[in-house]
Amino acid sequence: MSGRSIVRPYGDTTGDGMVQLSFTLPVPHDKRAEGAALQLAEKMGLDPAMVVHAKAVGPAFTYFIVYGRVSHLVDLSKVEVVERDYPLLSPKEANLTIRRGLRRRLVVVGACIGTDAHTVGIDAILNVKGFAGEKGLEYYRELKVVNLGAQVGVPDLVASARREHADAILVSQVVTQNDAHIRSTREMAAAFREAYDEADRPLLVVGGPRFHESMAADLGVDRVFGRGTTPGEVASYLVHALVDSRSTPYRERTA
Ligand code: B12
Repeated sequence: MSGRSIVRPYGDTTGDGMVQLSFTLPVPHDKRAEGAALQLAEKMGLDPAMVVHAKAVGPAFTYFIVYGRVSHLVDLSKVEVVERDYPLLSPKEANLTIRRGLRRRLVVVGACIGTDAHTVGIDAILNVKGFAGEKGLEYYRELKVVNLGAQVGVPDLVASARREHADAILVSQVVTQNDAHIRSTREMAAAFREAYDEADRPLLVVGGPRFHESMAADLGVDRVFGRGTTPGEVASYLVHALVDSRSTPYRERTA
């Protein structure tokens, strides 16, 4: 497989082009609804297409899973990704770099802003128990973590950042209905730019499952983290972005 630049989806046999997708249509579940699902799948380029699952969602909606063949090719040489541009540090390495570089604890203020009450994601990053086998930022001795919790208004977040002398703001946005995550993040970024001189502004970091790392400039933040982010990645980024670059990196000192 390695070295191959053009690939196709794999279902039953290599390269057969089979894919599966799910969607909901605003029609009651009956034969006509299944025909409508097939029509949509065919218009999307699935040929042949099969409805493999259909279930009523209340009286007026139907949820479908459709399985079918696409003829499209994927050119791996044209895939663009945002590569991690900082080294991954262990908690010990991060603590040591902060202590040597800042000579004080690095202050992180986290919150789930707007109407969003989904705190599991930000807690996964901040709480000591962590995520995916990694300890959260509270575990790091040289990080002071202030977790404001859910549904925090932007003015309150700015006030807390000032009170705590925050080095970094970590915001979570999970609900994406009507682009709430985009609007809230832009509002937050604008409020911090309004409240601070650019040189004093805390680092602005946003995360959530429907963000893509490439969205940072568009959202007005310094960094975006998507689904599956681990606390170690975030701690390593904070050290990279905030600790004085004149301090000797841990790896050089211990080499
Ligand atoms: C648990 C849950 C809830 C719980 C939340 C409890 C809590 N304290 O958080 C409760 C029951 C309260 C809830 C309520 C609602 N929910 Co809900 N909920 C979920 C569910 C099932 C799981 C979310 C979760 O915990 N994921 C696990 C965490 C670990 O993953 P994560 O959030 O992606 O976080 C990771 C990364 O994204 C990243 N990350 C996240 N934030 C940050 C921040 C920073 C700074 C960084 C660096 C990284 C980072 O790191 C994390 C670890 O890798 C999802 C569906 C799903 N399977 O995802 C729906 C879902 C998010 N909910 C949804 C909805 C609609 C609602 C309600 C509106 C339902 C209703 N009608 O009342 C309400 C809204 C409440 C509100 N005001 O926000 C929808 C959102 C749809 C959309 N497009 O916006 C989803 C997708 C379900 C669905 N398919 O419809 N929900």
